Amino acid sequence: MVFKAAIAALAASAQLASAFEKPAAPAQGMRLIKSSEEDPGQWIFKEDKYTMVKSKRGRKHYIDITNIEDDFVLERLSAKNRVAAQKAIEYPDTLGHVDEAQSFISSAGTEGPQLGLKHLTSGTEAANRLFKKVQDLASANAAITVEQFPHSDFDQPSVLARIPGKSENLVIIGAHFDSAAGKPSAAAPGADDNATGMVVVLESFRVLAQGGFEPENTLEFHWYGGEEIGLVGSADVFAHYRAAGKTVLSYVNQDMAGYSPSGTPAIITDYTDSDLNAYVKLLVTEYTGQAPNEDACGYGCSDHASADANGFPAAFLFEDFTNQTSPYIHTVNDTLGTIMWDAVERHIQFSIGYLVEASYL
Ligand SMILES: *[C@@H]1O[C@H](CO)[C@@H](O)[C@H](O)[C@H]1NC(C)=O
Ligand SMILES: *[C@@H]1O[C@H](CO)[C@@H](O)[C@H](O)[C@H]1NC(C)=O
Ligand SMILES: CC(=O)N[C@H]1CO[C@H](CO)[C@@H](O)[C@@H]1O
Ligand SMILES: [Zn+2]
Repeated sequence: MVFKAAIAALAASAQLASAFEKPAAPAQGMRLIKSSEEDPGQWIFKEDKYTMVKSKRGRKHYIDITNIEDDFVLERLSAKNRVAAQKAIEYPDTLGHVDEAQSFISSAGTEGPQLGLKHLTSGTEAANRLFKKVQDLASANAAITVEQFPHSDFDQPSVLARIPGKSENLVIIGAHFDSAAGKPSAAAPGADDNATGMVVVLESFRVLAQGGFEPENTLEFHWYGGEEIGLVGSADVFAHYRAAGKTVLSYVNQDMAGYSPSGTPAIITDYTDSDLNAYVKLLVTEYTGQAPNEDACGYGCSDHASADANGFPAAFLFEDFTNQTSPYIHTVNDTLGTIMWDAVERHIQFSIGYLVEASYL
C-alpha cells in the first residue's frame, strides 16, 4: 500500500484554477442544472427535469447542482481532465483472492434477481420495499448495518448497507433504483434502467452477507434515489462522505446490466479514474472470462460522476458499448422480457469478484 494522497491532492488543486459562481435563481422552486464543464448552469422548473430525460440512446445528461454548495465540487464539475483527488492506494496488477471470490460466486445466481424484477413498484414504496429487503438479507450477520439516507427534495431515500471490516476504508458498489419515462407520473417499468443494476448489487450483497464474509476493508452497497433527475441521490451521499472525511478506496457503479447484444461489457473511461479502470479491467477479465471493451458516456451520465465530483476514485462497468445499449430505456417498453440474463450474470460475477478482491486492498 502506498500513500500518495498528498501528491494527488496537490496535482488536483493545481488544475482547479477558477471558481464557479452559480447564476441567481429567476424564481423560487426552480432547479439549477449543468450539462457540461462549460455550461454556466441553467435554471429550470422541476417538472421540466423529467421531460429532459430523452427516451433514446445518445440522450443529453445533466447534473442537478441546486444543492451543491462545496466550491471544491463545483470547480471540479467545471474542470476538464480532472484526476481523483483522493488516491489512498495503488491498485494491484494481479489478483490474489480468486478461490475465495469464486466460492462466493458459485452461490450467486439470477433466480433471485429474476424474481425481484417481477415485483417492481415505484416511488417511496419502492424505496421502502428495497430497504426492507436489504434489512432481511442483513439479518444473516449482526455486524451489518442498513440505513435509509433521506434527500431534501426527492421522496425516495437512498439505501446504504455496510459490512464492517477491520479498516474503516471503504470499498463501495452502487446503483440507482429510480426510473424515468419523461414525466413524474409516466409509467417507467425501468427493467434494464435501472432495475438490473439494482439487483446486481442486491445479489452481491446477499451472497456476501449470507456467506458470512468478513472483509478487511469495509464494504458498502448503495442504492440511490434520484439518478434520472440529475444524480441528486448520489450527490447527497458523496457530499456527506466528503464532509465527513471518509476514505473511499474505490467506487464502482452499476447502471444498466441487462442488455448486451455483443455479449461484452464496456468500461466507461470518462469521469472515472484510469488507475481504478485498469484494476476493474483485470477483475472483469478474471471473473467474467472476457476482456471488457472501453467507451465513454458523457457528462453526468450516471452516479459514478458524483463520486468523481467529490474527489473519490470511481469506475463504471456498463452493459455494452453505449451505441448498442437497450433501445427501450426511459419508455414503457423497458420491461422484463427484454432483459438478457447472461449479461446480468456477468455483472454479478464481476461485482462479487471486485468486492472480495478490493476488500483486501
Ligand atoms: C459502437 O461504438 C464502438 C466504439 O466506439 C465502435 O467500435 C462500433 O463500431 C460502434 N458500433 C456501431 C454499430 O455503431
Ligand atoms: C412500445 O412498443 C410497442 C410495440 O412494439 C410500440 O408500438 C410502441 O411505440 C413502443 N412505445 C415506446 C414509447 O417506445
Ligand atoms: C428504473 C427502474 O428499474 N426502476 C425501478 C428500479 O427499481 C425500483 C424498485 O423496485 C422500481 O420501483 C423502479 O421502477
Ligand atoms: Zn440509469
